[in-house]
Amino acid sequence: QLSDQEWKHVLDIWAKVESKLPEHGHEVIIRLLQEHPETQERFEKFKHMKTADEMKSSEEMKKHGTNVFAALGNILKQKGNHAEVLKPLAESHALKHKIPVKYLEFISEIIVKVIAEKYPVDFGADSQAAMRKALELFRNDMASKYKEFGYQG
Ligand code: HE6
Repeated sequence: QLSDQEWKHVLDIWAKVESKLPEHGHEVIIRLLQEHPETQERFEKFKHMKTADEMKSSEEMKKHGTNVFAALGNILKQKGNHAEVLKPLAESHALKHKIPVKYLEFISEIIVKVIAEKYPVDFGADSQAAMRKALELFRNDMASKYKEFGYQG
């Protein structure tokens, strides 16, 4: 679990992320698919795309990035009491999309990297450490829900 101070770091930086939520979400998805091409195969709607430019100009991918970041923001705002909001996400990612925990690690690293690039002044070492911890908590709880749904992740 995170301290009050750590949650404050997480939610303060997230408030900045929200000022450009669709753009940042879009960028994170593009980088996930570019840096880890095996993740692209999981997306029926994106697996045909060949270049980063194609991804950048895709309104559908931007919409997906927006959805992912909106869901993540909703989870972070629960400050760890996220069981209720996590459940449907764990269910769809375990049973429908079959997304291993490893892929959740990939996206977590990219999220931290992208925020650090966009907000170098506001996202210092303490904030980065707090965000890493929050994303780790998210992944751990996704992993245990996965197991409840019979997916080993
Ligand atoms: Fe996924 N996702 N996702 N996801 N997702 C989502 C929220 C996916 C995610 C990590 C999703 C994924 C593959 C996510 C997905 C659909 C992730 C929402 C709200 C929706 C939706 O409602 O459409 C994280 C951290 C969060 C918060 C991979 C790979 C990773 C790493 C689909 C293939 C697929 C889909 O719709 O097909």
